[in-house]
Amino acid sequence: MKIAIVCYPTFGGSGVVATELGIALAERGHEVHFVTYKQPVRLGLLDNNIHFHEVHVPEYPLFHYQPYELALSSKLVDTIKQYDIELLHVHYAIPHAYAGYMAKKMLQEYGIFIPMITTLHGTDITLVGKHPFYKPAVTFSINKSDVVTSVSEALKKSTLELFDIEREIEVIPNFIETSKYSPDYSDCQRSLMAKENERIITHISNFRKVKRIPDVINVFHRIQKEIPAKLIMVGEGPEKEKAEQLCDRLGLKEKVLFLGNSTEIDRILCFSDLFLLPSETESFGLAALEAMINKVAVVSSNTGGIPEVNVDGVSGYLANVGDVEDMAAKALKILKDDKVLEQFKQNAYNVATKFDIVHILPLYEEIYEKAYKSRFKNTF
Ligand code: GMT
Repeated sequence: MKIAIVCYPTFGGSGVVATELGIALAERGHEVHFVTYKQPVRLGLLDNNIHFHEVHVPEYPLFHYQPYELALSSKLVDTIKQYDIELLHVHYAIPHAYAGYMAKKMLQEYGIFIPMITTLHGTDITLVGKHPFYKPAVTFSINKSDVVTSVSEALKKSTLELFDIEREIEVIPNFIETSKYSPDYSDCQRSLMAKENERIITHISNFRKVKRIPDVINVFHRIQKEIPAKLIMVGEGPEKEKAEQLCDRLGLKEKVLFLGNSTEIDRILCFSDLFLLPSETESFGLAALEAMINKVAVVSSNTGGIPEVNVDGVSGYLANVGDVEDMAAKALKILKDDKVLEQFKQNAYNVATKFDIVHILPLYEEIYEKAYKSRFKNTF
């Protein structure tokens, strides 16, 4: 099938999921066209089945805000016509579903009927989309999609609670390509990061407020009082500077490493023992899943879709949002004993394999087929 994928090309979870999905579809023989404003971060070399079309938004002084949606929908129309694309899959409702719908309507003028799949990722619903300024447009775009998918049961529930949704929402969880990870890989160069007796705790995110970065540091502060440990903070974002200041204030400077954005996430996770994800809300928690497949136990908040990924008492522990005492106590329960830690690490890996792409990709292919077959019916 010829598929156009629209996503954010950044380090964020939705961009990662869309890119990995596109790569996997291309490997299965589909022709995939990414349409976005920059080549997606995880998209390596383009090949015969993977194409990238850049959306340019010309700067024009008359516009206070440059109209990205307009440029995107025009680029979609051109690309879909030029490459005879059969299906459009947009990741993140704002503004992608909105622009996708406009493209769909414009294409109908040329007698082209293209089905649109919208995948909801979380912040497009729980944080940004529900804002009164966006809500009517988000509701409209979801209702006008041919198929709507959500990355967790929790996100589906929130979407139905927050919006007036007339369409069925199908849950297709995020995934991981298990075959890329060898459970026996041991050449992690752990010694570059910590001493033999130190546990390595990791956090990876875009350092937005919703990630509750101070909680990560406060949990670590409690852990390192009890056992030798290092904290590795990976990512960039608005809360990073304050986090560095908090570490200074707590006297943790020597024990916390801020690495910035990294394309070597797996190498970092490879030598990590525990992953901290204390988010305020999280529709899925892809970062936790990536940690788990690298045999890293997880201590997280029990919010949104996280409990669907991090199984309490098995792959790690859950705690209430903001309860840093409980998170630290649970982290120590895992970290204090070698045997317990080994068991949690193994369990984390086992749970993560349930999200193997081999189980998830056919679900997307199935809905693609269905949507394509009924493309003439849905001319709304
Ligand atoms: O977490 C972020 O800030 C990035 C955000 C995004 O939109 O890319 O991630 C969302 O989508 C990911 C992929 O489906 C999920 O794993 C994240 O849980 C979700 N983030 C939130 O719900 C806060």
